[in-house]
Amino acid sequence: MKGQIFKIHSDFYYVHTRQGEYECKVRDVLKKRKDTIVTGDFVELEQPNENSKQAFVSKVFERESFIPRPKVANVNQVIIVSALKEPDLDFEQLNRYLSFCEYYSLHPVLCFNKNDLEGEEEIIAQIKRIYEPLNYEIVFTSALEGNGIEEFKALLKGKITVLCGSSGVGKSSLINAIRPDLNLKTKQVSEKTERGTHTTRHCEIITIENDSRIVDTPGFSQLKFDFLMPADVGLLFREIVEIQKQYGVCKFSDCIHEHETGCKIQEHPEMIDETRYQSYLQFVKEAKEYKKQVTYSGTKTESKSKFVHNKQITKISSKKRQISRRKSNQDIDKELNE
Ligand SMILES: Nc1nc2c(ncn2[C@@H]2O[C@H](COP(=O)(O)OP(=O)(O)OP(=O)(O)O)[C@@H](O)[C@H]2O)c(=O)[nH]1
Ligand SMILES: [Mg+2]
Ligand SMILES: [Zn+2]
Repeated sequence: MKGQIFKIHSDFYYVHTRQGEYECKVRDVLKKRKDTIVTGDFVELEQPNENSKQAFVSKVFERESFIPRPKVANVNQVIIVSALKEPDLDFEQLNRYLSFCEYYSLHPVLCFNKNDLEGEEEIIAQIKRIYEPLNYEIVFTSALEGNGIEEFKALLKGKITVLCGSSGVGKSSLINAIRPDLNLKTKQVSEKTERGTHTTRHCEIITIENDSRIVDTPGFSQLKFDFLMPADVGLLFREIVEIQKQYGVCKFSDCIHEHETGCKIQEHPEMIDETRYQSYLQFVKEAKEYKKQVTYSGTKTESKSKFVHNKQITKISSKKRQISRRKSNQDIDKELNE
C-alpha cells in the first residue's frame, strides 16, 4: 500500500492512503539512515493485520523536491504571502523567498493579502510594475472580506503547497477563509514564540480537499544565501538571466554585476528594478561573507553542483561548511546539501 506522510510525532508517522489514515512505525532498517523520512515523503506500508489502522513504513520513494527548514518533501508549489499593509511590504524578504524558490526549483505564487485596507493603490501599482514582467503568478486577497479567496483556493488544486511569509501577514487566516472548520489559531500576543516551536516540531500537511494539500509554516524564513558562490546568485534572478540571454554574458565569467567593467547587467539598469537589484546585492553580500570564511579556513570550494536555469551552481560541500561554520559558532544545516 502506498501513502504519504502528513505528520510526524515522536516515533509515530501518520500516513495518508486511499484506504484512510494510518499510524505507523518505521522498520528498523530504515531508521539506521539518519533523516531518511520527512513529512511529505511517499512511502510503502506493510500491514501486519488487515483490519488495523496501524502499519509499518517499509520503503521511502525518491523525492521530487525537498525544503530544508522546515523539512518537507514533495512540495510542488510555494505561495509567498505578504501583506499590502500592516505589516508594511518587505521587498527584500519577498525577493529572498522568490530566490529560494528558484534555487529549489519550486513554483512560486505571490499572494498579497489584506487588500481590504485603505490607501493601497500605490503599492499595488509598484507590485504590478515589478513582478508582472517577471512572469510570476500574482493574486490579491483579503482573508477577512473574501476578495480573491476563490482564486486562492483554485491555486491549490492538485498540488502540495507550502505557505510562507512573515509573521502577521495572514497565512493562517487565509487557510481559515477556505476551510473555516479548521479554525486555525490566528494572531495572539504570545503566538510568535509558540509558532516558532510549532512549525519546526510539527510541520503538518493539511488536506483542504482530496487533491489540495497545504502546509502552513513560515517556510525557509531564516535562511541566508551563505551556501553558494557570489557569482551564482544572479541565476536566482529571472531578469538577470534574461539580460544575459538578450545581450550576452558579462566580460568576466565570475562577474557579480557590482562594479566590473563589461558587465551587461550594469549596462542595462532599465532591465532590473532598483529594489530587486538592492536585494540582489544583499544576497551577494551574504554569499561573499561566506566565501571569505571558507577561504580563511583554508578550504576550497567543492565541485558539488546543482542546475538552475540550465546553468551549474557550485555548492560548498557539507564538510567544508561545517569547518568554517564551527569557526563562527553557527548552526550547521546539513540538509541544505542534500
Ligand atoms: N484587514 C485584514 N486583516 C487581516 C487579513 N488577514 C489576516 N488579517 C489579520 O492579521 C493578523 C495576523 O493574521 P494571521 O493569520 O495570524 O497571520 P500569520 O501569517 O498566520 O502569522 P504567523 O502565524 O505569526 O506567521 C490577524 O489579526 C488577522 O485578523 C486581511 O485580509 N485583512
Ligand atoms: Mg499563522
Ligand atoms: Zn556582470
